[in-house]
Amino acid sequence: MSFDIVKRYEHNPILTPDDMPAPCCAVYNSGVVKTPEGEYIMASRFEEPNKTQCIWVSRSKDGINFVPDAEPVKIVCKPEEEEEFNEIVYLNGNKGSLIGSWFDPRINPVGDEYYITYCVGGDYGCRIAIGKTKDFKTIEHVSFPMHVLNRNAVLFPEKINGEYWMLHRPQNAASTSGGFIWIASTKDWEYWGNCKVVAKPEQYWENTKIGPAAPPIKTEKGWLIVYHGVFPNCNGINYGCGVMMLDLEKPWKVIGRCPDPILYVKEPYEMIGQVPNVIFPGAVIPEDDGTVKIYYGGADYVQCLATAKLDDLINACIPR
Ligand code: BMA
Repeated sequence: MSFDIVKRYEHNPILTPDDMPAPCCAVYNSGVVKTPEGEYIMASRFEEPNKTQCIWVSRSKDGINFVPDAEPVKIVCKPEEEEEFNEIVYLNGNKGSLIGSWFDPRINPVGDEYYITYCVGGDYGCRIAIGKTKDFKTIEHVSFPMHVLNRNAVLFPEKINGEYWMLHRPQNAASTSGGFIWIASTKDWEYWGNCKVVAKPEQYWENTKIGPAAPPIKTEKGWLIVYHGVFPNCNGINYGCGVMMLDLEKPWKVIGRCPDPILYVKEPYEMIGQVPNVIFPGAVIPEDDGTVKIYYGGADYVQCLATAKLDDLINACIPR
């Protein structure tokens, strides 16, 4: 059943390197938000031909046709934070030369603010960064919430039990099979704790690792989350997209889960790109008509779109 509840947009991909106003070899793995005014804002992982990466925003009225901004997002921090920031995001020897990497941005509406979670990859390895934005032109650095070797952070849209919560994926879990979904909380955006394992791979298709994909959606049944799962191929990896339900009050508790992937590699734009066989979801946007738009990166190369009925995703999560 779960195999046909998601429909790909027939004119995928919706954003490609050719659409960008600057030399680009890949634009993908985007986070998306729909503002109260009805504008869709997409923050994408943008790669220059020389492999420098940045976050590039595009905007749309219909969630399908996106127009990129003229330039990438600027990430700024307070003068007293600059040394730490540069140390973490730039590669040694290239400090100040802008050869840093920031990638896989997620747009998280929390209360009436927009938080951007993304990965940075400097000398010490991959680390989560949190920033805040009002205009999606500038991101103000907030913090590096977790230790290194951590990625895929998404934030819950409201406080639960008086705290803010984040799903994330430590890179080296205590298992040869890699990554699990974890949760952490904070009272002040500065100090994070309460780290707990939320979910581990259970099925063959997600055997290598699983990681959070889009910020959780609040439903009557619980927090709906989509996640990516990875299967080891003999020539590499094969990504799929899964769905599970977390308890509204205890968001570290899985109360339902779909055993099958709701989206798995099928189309050429998911098989052929910089990294073949990758579906990397980054946003689920609920619409007034009961459908959701699911945004995902295809083959680490282009940006794609699919749709589903919210109820079908909810019902796909078999209660436990
Ligand atoms: C992950 C991240 C993603 C990427 C995926 C497949 O580790 O780097 O950005 O889409 O690998 O290459």
